[in-house]
Amino acid sequence: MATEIDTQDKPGGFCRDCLTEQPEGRTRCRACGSPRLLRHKELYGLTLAHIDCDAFYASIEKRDDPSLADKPVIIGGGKRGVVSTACYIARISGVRSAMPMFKALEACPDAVVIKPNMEKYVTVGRQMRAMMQDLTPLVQPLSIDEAFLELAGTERLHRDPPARTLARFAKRVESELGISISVGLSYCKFLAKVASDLQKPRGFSVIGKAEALDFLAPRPVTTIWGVGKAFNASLEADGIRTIKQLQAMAESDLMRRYGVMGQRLYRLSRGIDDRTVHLNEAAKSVSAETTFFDDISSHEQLVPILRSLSEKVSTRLKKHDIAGHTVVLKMKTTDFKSRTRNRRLEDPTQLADRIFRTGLQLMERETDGTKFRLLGIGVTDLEGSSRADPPDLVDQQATRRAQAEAAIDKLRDKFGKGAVETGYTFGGKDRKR
Ligand code: TTP
Ligand code: MG
Ligand code: MG
Repeated sequence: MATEIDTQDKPGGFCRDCLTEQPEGRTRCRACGSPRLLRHKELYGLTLAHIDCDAFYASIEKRDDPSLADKPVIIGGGKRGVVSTACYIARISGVRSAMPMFKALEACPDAVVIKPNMEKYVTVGRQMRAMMQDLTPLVQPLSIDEAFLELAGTERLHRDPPARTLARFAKRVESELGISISVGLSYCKFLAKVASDLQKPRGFSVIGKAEALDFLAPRPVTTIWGVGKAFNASLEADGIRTIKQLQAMAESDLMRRYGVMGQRLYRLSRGIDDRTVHLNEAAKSVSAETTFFDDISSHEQLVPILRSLSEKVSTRLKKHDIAGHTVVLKMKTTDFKSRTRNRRLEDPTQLADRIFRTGLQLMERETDGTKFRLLGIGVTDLEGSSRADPPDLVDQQATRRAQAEAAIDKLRDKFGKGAVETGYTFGGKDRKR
């Protein structure tokens, strides 16, 4: 209670470079002169953080080759010919993730282009995660370079409130890993994530409870988690552009118009988000499997089953806004031997079509006359859906199929699951239990 009143009355503040506490009114640190002061009324009461590395792949390459320090660097040019990321110097010229490489080089002709070295980035991601776990056991990774952390209850361990612990962490990552991070600190996941993006690179932003409504009001609806291009377009068609407009609408109205998403719009637009930070351990993979009445050895009979299982997996991924990087096929023979086959994809996916086609390739090698009693398909290496299924510049067919799938999803949302059967599943249902 006492601390609450304290934090309301006296804004907490310290220097992010040397961590010295700062009296009000100063613009530079009284100890080291740094202008990087952090001050906020709720600074010492907030415990939920989102941490995201700055220009992650590019920062690692710059770390490993100091001659790149002042040059525009683009990581990309893999198979699909798009930018994975660009350093902040290249971003000044307009280079962005997912941009076709040729466009990026038009915008920034003197950029140094480096092919991604995933193994290296995964290693750094793991090192950072281990360091996060020194702060709190409650670390929930969202992707290779970011995670949510719940720091409530860690003050005794660190002898400091979460804000200071996080600032110390940012310094530690810089000195030990040689890359920089941005921190968002708030009372809920949604705003912590928004905050970490506000001041990149080397940012540290705080969004408190008291300011949440005003902070959100002028922002576009796309700020809200789950409002992607398609949904934004339908909101725009209804004349809704800013969160302020959502704040003025009744929950019942939003739900009537947009279903479950309407409820999310209602809550998040008001800064209401009760999702807690949890360990991802429980959901390491998403899969679906089926045991047959009669053993099956024919590839043709297995295909429609694989398709409908892939659709199940995809539906669950889409529902939870997650995607998997590796497809796993599981088959059990009649003598109860298990066969599992994996393939890591270039990008995480949540599409039934990609899961199915990858599973199909894996399955082809197994259907050699062996009789099977079980078939399963799933994905692992889960992450948030933000990077899933980028348009494929080489395989235009795949992009078209992805668009078709989005259209089918829409129809199913509207008319129910059975409304659309794909050519693969049609007529394949009665073979399964
Ligand atoms: P992000 O955190 O989205 O981007 P970033 O770390 O490069 O830059 P920022 O400072 O804005 O956070 O993604 C982390 C890494 O994931 C990024 O370095 C490269 C990879 N990535 C892709 O390969 N393709 C993509 O489209 C995106 C967005 C990221
Ligand atoms: Mg990042
Ligand atoms: Mg990220």
